[in-house]
Amino acid sequence: MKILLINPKRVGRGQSSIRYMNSMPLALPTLKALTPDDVEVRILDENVEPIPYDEHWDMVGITVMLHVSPLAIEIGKKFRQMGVKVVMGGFFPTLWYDDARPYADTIVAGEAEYVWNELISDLRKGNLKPLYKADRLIDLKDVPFIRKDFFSKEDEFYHVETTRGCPYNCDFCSVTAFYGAKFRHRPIDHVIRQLEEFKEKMVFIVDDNIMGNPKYARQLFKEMIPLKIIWSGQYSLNHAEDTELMELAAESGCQFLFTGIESLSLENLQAVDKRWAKPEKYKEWIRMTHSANISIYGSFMFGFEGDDPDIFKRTLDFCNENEIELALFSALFPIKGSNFYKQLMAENRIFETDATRFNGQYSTFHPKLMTSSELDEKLRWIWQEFYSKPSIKQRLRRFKTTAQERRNGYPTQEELMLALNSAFKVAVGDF
Ligand code: B12
Ligand code: SF4
Repeated sequence: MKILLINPKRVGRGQSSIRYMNSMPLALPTLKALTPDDVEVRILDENVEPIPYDEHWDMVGITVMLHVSPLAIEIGKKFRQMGVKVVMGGFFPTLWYDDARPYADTIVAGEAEYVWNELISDLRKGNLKPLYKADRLIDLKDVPFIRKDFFSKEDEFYHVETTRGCPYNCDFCSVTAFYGAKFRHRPIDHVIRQLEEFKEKMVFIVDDNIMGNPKYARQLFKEMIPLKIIWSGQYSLNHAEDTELMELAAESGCQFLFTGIESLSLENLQAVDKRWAKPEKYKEWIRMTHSANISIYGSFMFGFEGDDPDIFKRTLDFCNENEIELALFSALFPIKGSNFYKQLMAENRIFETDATRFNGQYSTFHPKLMTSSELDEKLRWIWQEFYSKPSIKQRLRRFKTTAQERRNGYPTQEELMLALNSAFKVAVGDF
């Protein structure tokens, strides 16, 4: 039996040329690792190679985020016309089930670990059910081990997960709805075994907040130190106050942390339920992260109810002054079912219907204090200004005063930050 697992290509403005931003999603290697050995599985990333429609496949599986859903639907239609069974999984078919259902033979809603083998066995019998949904969230000891050759050669980072779930349920984010509000942890010895396999490249820990449970993170980092790898991950900025934890992260090889700063305004953050964030502390938390010799990859969103056109300049100045090494800028977009979505619908303010534009790079609704085209233009402006030569020079200047050592043959943090800034600089040209 032959199965093809597809990551649909990301289209539209920005970042398409940055492999790091379009890397192989961990879902596909995970599915391959769960599949019985007698089934042939090919993983295909459409960002890297075309889809082989002319080969024989017994089933095609597609991983679908909202913004790739129109492309996933087209891929599904083509295969189904040829009589190939199509299964969709991931955030879109789970949270927008009714929109996805007509375009797949079957859908895996939520986590796949406890239902994938049943699905394969039903496929063998020619008896696929329309929906597979586990009756409980998985115990992370059941996350399978992944061989490094399951990733594509083009990938600069191997992906690993150590926790799932998030208690915060911010209004613009799908994570709590999908993974639940409780942090679940993978046994540390499993994570270490997985990292041993991935040693030769950099590792990206995909957890939404690697420090969400400081006790677990502390132990994990201690056990990672002997591996001498380098890694990056995601954290919430307030953990910077835990200096011991930050130092352990750095000692275990952490080079940079992605963090949702989102907005410099407390009112904006409270309005989308990001209640724990404290903008008045941002500068101090950034400084403390840098003191541990960890770089910051900040994520900022625009189009909040309190955002006027000046917010872009204020945010750029903030990034330059605080030497934020990397940033992701997005237009806020409403998530179906969220309070913000309900409010915008009631006020008739959502104008975009093309789902590919719900990826943070386009305005999709009429903001309160600027026009939607102003939001689009200023978003492009901040990307280009942030990744301009003078800004890069200013933001990376701390490396001129901190000695950087090569760890185990990996690039230094300065080299890594320069390389990623250069890749973004090229990419923002096509905004
Ligand atoms: C790591 C990550 C990234 C990384 C790597 C992306 C990549 N290609 O892997 C980076 C930083 C590059 C990134 C970028 C973006 N991301 Co992102 N990312 C994540 C994150 C934190 C983890 C994903 C992950 O690896 N999880 C672990 C794997 C194992 O879990 P999984 O994918 O859910 O898969 C399981 C199930 O869903 C299911 N499953 C999934 N697919 C399939 C397919 C089949 C056939 C089956 C049977 C089952 C199945 O089985 C798996 C095992 O249980 C998630 C949040 C989260 N916690 O999931 C956001 C998330 C997926 N990202 C999101 C977004 C919006 C983006 C960006 C658009 C951000 C931006 N503004 O540019 C870009 C788009 C990138 C792209 N290529 O299109 C949103 C998607 C929202 C939505 N409703 O669709 C999420 C959910 C975060 C959020 N804030 O809501 N992202
Ligand atoms: S934005 Fe971050 S803190 Fe908020 S729900 Fe999503 S993962 Fe949790």
